Formats: sequence, structure tokens, C-alpha cells
Amino acid sequence: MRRAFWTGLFSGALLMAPLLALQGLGARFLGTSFVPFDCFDWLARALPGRLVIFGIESLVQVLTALGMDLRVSAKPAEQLMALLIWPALGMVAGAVLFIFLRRRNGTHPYRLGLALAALIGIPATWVSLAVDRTATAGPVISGLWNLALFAAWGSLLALVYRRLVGGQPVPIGAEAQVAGYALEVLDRRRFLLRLGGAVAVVTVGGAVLSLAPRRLAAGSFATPGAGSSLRLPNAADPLKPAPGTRPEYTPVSQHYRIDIDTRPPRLDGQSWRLPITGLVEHPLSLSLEDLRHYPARQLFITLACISNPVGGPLIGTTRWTGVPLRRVLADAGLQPSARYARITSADGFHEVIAVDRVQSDERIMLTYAWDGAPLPAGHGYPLRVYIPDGYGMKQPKWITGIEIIDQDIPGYWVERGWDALAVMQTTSVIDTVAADHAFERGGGRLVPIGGIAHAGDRGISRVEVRVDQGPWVAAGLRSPLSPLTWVIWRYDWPFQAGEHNFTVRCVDGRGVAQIVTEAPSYPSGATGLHELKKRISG
Ligand SMILES: Nc1nc2c(c(=O)[nH]1)N[C@H]1C(S)=C(S)[C@@H](COP(=O)(O)O)O[C@H]1N2
Ligand SMILES: [Mo]
Repeated sequence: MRRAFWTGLFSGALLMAPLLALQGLGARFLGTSFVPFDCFDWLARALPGRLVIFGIESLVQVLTALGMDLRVSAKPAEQLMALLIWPALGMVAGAVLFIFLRRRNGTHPYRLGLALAALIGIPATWVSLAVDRTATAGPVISGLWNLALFAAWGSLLALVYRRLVGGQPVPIGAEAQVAGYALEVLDRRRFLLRLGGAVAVVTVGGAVLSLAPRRLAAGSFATPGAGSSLRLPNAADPLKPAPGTRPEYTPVSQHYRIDIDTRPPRLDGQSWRLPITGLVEHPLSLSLEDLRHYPARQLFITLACISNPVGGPLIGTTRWTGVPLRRVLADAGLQPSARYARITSADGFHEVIAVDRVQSDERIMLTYAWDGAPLPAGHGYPLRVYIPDGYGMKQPKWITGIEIIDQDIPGYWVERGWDALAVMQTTSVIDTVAADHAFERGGGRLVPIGGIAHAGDRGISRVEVRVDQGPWVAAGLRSPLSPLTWVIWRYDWPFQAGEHNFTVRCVDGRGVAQIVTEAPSYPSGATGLHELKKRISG
């Protein structure tokens, strides 16, 4: 019984590896739906919001504890979780199947293996077909391919049972029994070797091939931006960032990315249209070309995620190009009862913004370019919206429609308990204490300390730094790229060797001080002061 249990456990999990690899291979070369990611995305929607947030926060904590860069590691980690669910499920399924078979003396292993595969495979394939947005093959091909793979998994499991647990009829007579046993062991070994080899080859081969880079469709999202050659508006500012301060203008490739799915939806910019419907005089259906015909507006913008911990990496600055939403709405003509614009996305994300606010704020902008190039696929191609002063959770990417309605409806994350306004918290961060760049001035040695401060569209009027329990000292401020971006600050500290605690705080442009009380990001964005401990040698 114990052998049945352990063999079932291991083989159930192990055989999931080639199954996943072949599913990946199908997704890559046949364009079939990818069951593990689809099921994960479905779970993220179906499970209670609180549980999902707990999952995300735990993941962030684990990655941070491991010293990983969240901007690049969060999505792969999520995808890894989506994959690892399957060996875990395979373990349970394998153990249950083998114990069950053992109890029934191994009758009908194939029938039961297939039944188990159906129990898992049919709902999983069904979910995959229902939520998938990346498959290019039809549902029949996707469905058959994935079901066939699950069936193969179930049959192989049955085969393993027969060869490793079920046992051959034992010859009669003591000597013959020993010989028979030795033969049986040999036979098992050979089977194990062959099976292990096949599993390894299929898994590694499938994984390598399915991860091979894909050539992007011409003219879509891979165009390089203008960032490197762009002359920034504050280039002449005499205050230079302390060495080690993050780049003031974030390269798009390093801009953080947060979205609800394991993979961004891929939209075709040629056939894409923006329908503007509901309480309008003339419903519109705009192409990307139509939007580019409006006078373009460019804004330097700092975007942050409400899940960003104090001092965290989920914040970035680039140049957004688009058309003010109110210009477009004016062409649609609002009916007198129009109150809210409901923006929907290809991934099922949605948010609502008050029409009054749109009318009074030119900066609310349908955005089609970042850093002078079409939005990258992961950042919302072909269209996203910008809404000043709010966290990213209020600002849909991959927009597929705008409907004008007469009542407020909670958006995707608001439905899940996050702050309905999600106004960006005022925050300040120490990026660097550049002990290696100490320099002489006025007879003393100074160590440059620097970082960023940000307060939505409210600006920053003051940043102060404290070393240990000393006084708060004002830092110098660099003029920002725009009133909507972070501000770079710098303080040249009269150097003292030893271990020190550095703390920063700031005041927004309206004179309101940063909140000192520590709060987690859920539900309204993290608050508290950023601190850094550093040993400075003499
Ligand atoms: N359609 C859609 N839009 C979305 C999201 C999403 O999951 N789907 N995530 C939001 C969140 S929570 C944030 S922080 C920003 C992140 O934008 P970025 O990934 O381009 O940095 O997009 C917002 N817009
Ligand atoms: Mo976010």
C-alpha cells in the first residue's frame, strides 16, 4: 500500500512535466490555448478578491526576501506558480488513483486512469477555451489537443501502475520465486530508466522549443522608443542626481508591469476599433489612425501601482502621447443624462470615470504611445487611458470600448475592496547613499544622498533627510520633467564613519506633509517613511 501511495504520488507529479511541455509546444506552434495559464487567470477571477490579494502580497514578500527585482520577477513568478499547480494536482491524483487501484487488486487500470484524466482534463480544457485570449487555433483544435494530452497522461499513469505496482504473477517454488523477483526488479529498473528518459527528453525539448523567441508581426509593438535621443526638459537644471539615483526617465523596457492575467492580451492594431457608445448623440467607432488625427498631446508622467510598498519598484516615468478624452467625447456629443464613462479592456478589466472630471481636465488622455513609440504589448497596445493623480488600478490598458452611462459602477479592483478613488499617496524614497562618491567642499567631506519624491499631480515642495536621530535637513530639489512626475532630490551629507540610519520625508506642492503612519498597500496605497541603514567606512 505504501509503495502504491508513493509511486502514485511521484509519477502523478512527474508525468505532468511532459504534459505541460507539450501544451506549451501546442500553444507555440499550433496556436492552441495554454491550459495552465488560462486556469490560473480564471482562478484569479473566481477566487474571493481578498484571497487573491493575499496571494499577490505573499508573492511580493517572498520575491523581495529573495532579493529579486519585482519589476522583472513578478510576472515570471506568477507564471511559475501557474505551472506548479499542475504537478501538485498530479501528485494528489496519482496517489489517489494508485491506492484505489491497489485496493481493487489492479483491475482496469487504463479505464480508471482515463476516467481520472477526464475528471481533471475536461473542466480544465473547458475553462481554457472559455477564458483564452491568446490562442490562434480554433476551439475544436485547442480542445482536442489538450484533451488528448490529458488522456495520454492518464494512460501513462495506468501503465506505470501496471509495471511498477501491479506486479507480475509470482512463480511458484522458493528458488524460482527468488529468481523471479530478481527478474522483476531488473524489469522495473529498465522500465523506470526508459520512462525517465522519455519524460526528460519530452519535457526539456518541449520547453526549449516552446520558449524559442517568436518573430513579432510587422509594424506592431517592438519599435524602439526615442528615450535615448530625447532631450529632457530639465536638462539644464544645475542639481545633478546623486550617483546611484534611479534614472529620471525610465527606459520603457524597465518600466514595471502589473496586470491581472499571466500574459498580456494581444490586439491587432489594424482591425482594432474604439466604439464610443451609450448616452451619446453620435456613436463612434474610431481606428488608431482616427485617434492619431486629433492634435497629439505629450505629457511626462509618473505611474505607480497601489500595491507598491514604500520604497518599492512598482513606479516609473515615461512620456505619454495621446488625445484628450474630452476632445473625443465632444465629437460623440454627450446626451444631457451622461454622467460616467465606463472604459472596458480586452482582458475583462474595467473602470469608470466621471464625465465632469473628463470635461474639466485636458490631461485625461487616451494614450497610444509611450516614449514616442506605439505602446508595447504589455503596456496596453493599442490604447490605454491616463488619469492624473490616481494609481494605475484606475487606468485601463488594452481599451476595447467606452460606454457613456448615467450611474457609477465600481471598477475591477474597487469591486475587490480597493480604494474607490485610489489617489496616489505622497511618498519619498532614498535610492542611494553614495559613500564611494564622497567629495571635498569647504574643508569638509560630503557624501551625496539622493532619491525620488512623488505626490500624484500635486507636486513636491520640500524633501527632508534625517541621519540617525539628528535634525531634519532640507534636501535640494531638481526641477521635475513635468508637474506629473516624481522629483529627484539630493542632500550632500557631512560625512561621518560608522553605521547610520537614513530617513526621508516630504511635503507635497499644496503644503500637505507625507503620511508618517505606516499602512500596507491594501486598500489605499502604502504610507510611512522610507529608511535605509548603511555602514560608511572611514
Ligand atoms: N486592462 C488592464 N488595465 C490595467 C491593468 C490590468 O490588469 N488590465 N492593471 C492596472 C494596474 S493595477 C496598474 S498599476 C497599471 C500598470 O500599468 P503598466 O503595466 O503599464 O505599468 O495598469 C492598470 N491597467
Ligand atoms: Mo496596480
